Amino acid sequence: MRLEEELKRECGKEISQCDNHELYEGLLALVQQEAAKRESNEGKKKIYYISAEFLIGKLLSNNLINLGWYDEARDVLKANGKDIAEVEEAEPEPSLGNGGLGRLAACFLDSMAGLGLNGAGIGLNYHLGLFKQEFADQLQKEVANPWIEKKSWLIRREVSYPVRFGGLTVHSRLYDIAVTGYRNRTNWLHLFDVESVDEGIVGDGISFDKEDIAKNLTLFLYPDDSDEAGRKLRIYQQYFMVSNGARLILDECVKKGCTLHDLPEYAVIQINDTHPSMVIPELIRLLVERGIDFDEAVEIVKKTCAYTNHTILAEALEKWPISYLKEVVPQLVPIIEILDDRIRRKFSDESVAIIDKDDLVHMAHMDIHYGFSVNGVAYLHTEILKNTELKNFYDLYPDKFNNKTNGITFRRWLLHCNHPLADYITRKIGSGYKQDVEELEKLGAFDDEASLKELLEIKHQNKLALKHYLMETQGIQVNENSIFDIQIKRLHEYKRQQMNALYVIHKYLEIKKGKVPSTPITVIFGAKAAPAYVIAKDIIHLILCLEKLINNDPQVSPYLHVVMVENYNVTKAEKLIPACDISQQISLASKEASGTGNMKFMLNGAVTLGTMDGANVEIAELVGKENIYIFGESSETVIDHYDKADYVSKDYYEKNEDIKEAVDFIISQELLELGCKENLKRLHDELLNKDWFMTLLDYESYAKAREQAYKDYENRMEWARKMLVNISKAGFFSSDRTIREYNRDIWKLDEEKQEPAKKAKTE
Ligand code: 26Q
Repeated sequence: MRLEEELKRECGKEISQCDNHELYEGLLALVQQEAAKRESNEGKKKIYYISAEFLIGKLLSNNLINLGWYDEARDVLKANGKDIAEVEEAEPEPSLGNGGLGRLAACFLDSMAGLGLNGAGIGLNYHLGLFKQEFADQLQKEVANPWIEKKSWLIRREVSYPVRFGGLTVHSRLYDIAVTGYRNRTNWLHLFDVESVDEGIVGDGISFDKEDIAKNLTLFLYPDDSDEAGRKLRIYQQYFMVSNGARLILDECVKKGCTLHDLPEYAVIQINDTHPSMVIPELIRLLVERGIDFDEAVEIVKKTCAYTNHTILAEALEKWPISYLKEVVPQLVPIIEILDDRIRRKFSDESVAIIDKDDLVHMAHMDIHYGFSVNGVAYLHTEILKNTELKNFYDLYPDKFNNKTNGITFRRWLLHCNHPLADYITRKIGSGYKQDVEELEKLGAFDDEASLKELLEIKHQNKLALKHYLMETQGIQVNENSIFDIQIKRLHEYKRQQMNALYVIHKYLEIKKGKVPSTPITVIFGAKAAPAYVIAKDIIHLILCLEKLINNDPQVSPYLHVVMVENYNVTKAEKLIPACDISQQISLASKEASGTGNMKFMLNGAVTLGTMDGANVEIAELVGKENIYIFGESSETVIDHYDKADYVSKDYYEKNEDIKEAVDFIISQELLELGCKENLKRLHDELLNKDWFMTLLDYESYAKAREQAYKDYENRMEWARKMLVNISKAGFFSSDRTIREYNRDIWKLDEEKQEPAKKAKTE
């Protein structure tokens, strides 16, 4: 076999003599060589996806799949007594993102390459990525998380720019990671680094000198969507990213014959949330520097930039004090002031200004005025942007607004993470679905008893695999015959892990009173809390205390088990999702822009328990109400409560005995013995007196829907039918579909498919 010979050559010895890490490095080198060969001739126009986060996860297996090498690699390793799964374990996970937004960017890169679009990602090469989470005394501890080894996916390039800030100039260095397209071209993820970065300045945990910009700029991924500290460092990072990105774009375009007057024919820039928004004034600045008249530069940028909004949480919308910008990026301030001035002359409405009366610069406002497209990430989200959150902008520019419902790459989230299910689908409907996901619908016909039993058996196997993984990694024992009920995502009050925890308390108390569930239940959580997000950490504390209490109670643990997975990340998601029965998507309606975990679970045959929020709305529409558990108030009702400020959590606490009992259990003797009084008391107070994300409002209908799901699980054939419908309807959530829509409506590039691909359907 060719691969066998090459791998031997690359490793310098017999495969059987190599350890897993050597084999990983050998395969890495072969993949890199092949990927470089598949770089296509550049087309004229190129899409640059700029994002502060690319949560790419481990790359080896996905690259092998995309190159069409996976089966051969697996067989070669096996023939030499090696297990590809163990070789995969040797790869460190690059955690270059916080959560959904970063993972979406990674799925988009995969789809762009797979569809043969001339595109690239532009971001930052964080040396330590998102912190590693460790548990001690039922609390989250943050630990530095290095991922760059001597041999890595990063390829050092001879591209470097000086980047000027208020007080200093730093020099950048470009590193590239190959993005292999499924049976198609290679694109590049461009990650900029500072030459002077110094990992030596990291102290205890993840502490470091926040002022030493030359040494710290690309050290860490900014971990917070909530905390105030380090905001200036974030501006340094953002400007560094966009200034390098903009120069790379201009240099590439000029090389291809662009005169800069015709830049929009060569480049389109997708701004992933407001983190890269400074690319607008920076591009204007660079164009002027290169001889373009200011007014024309503004017009060019307007035709080049498009903005994606990922959140309607007011606190996550970036507004920077102009004083910070004056200090960090003084060269942009006069430009932003002119941009603001032009808007103020045109529109008297203060709410659409860029610089507000408190001298805060609203990054999203700049994007909307000076970009040509604004999109939300799920149907409901875009409707809320148009009708509520950004209504005043929608009134000005109705044609700029469009929806692009998120998607996920099926290569990672099915072919890679769930081999048994992928093989099953191939056996039933052939492998055409790997290129054309709409073929998954054909699976719907296989609802005979034998096929459904096979599906249940696959789920069982995946649960066993997870059981072994949890035992090996965390020493946790779970029962593979229990219901796996899973909520994995960043910890945030609006995602309402606390509501899930309240139900766990309720179940515990019921079992203590003698009411035991027919099938045992394993409730699995995985979540990192931003280091400065106090209540989020209190919720983790509660869950860890419950885990200890419940799992050590011999009266309860045969029926109910709680597992908090440590250091939840992409790798862990790949193990958890295939094993899931019930997918918890329980955000307060209107708050979760889309969610993408919900799609991954659906594709892997879990049934959703969720609110009518984000893409859950579209999942519900696709699978029908018999195949999903929907509960809770609608987004309209929730928005109305906020408008009227009439939600009082205590009313719900006092009206409902179950709620009262569960909430008060947070400060019960049993829990206080295991946990910290300060944390538990604070959480109790929060739920009772504030509960900003209305946990208690939806608790009753949540508990009811969850009970119904458990009851329905008892009829395993009917449950398998729900699983089948979910899988067969998941094709819509392929990021290939999403990317075709971006391209059709926003980017307008030619697909360069080596194999025939389907074009986006016209609406
Ligand atoms: C902002 C200012 C200062 C510091 C940090 C930030 C910050 C960092 C990260 C703000 C937001 C984020 C991440 C947001 C995010 O992940 N949003 C998610 O995007 C997904 C992809 O569209 C959606 O599916 C999720 O619903 C949305 O929450």
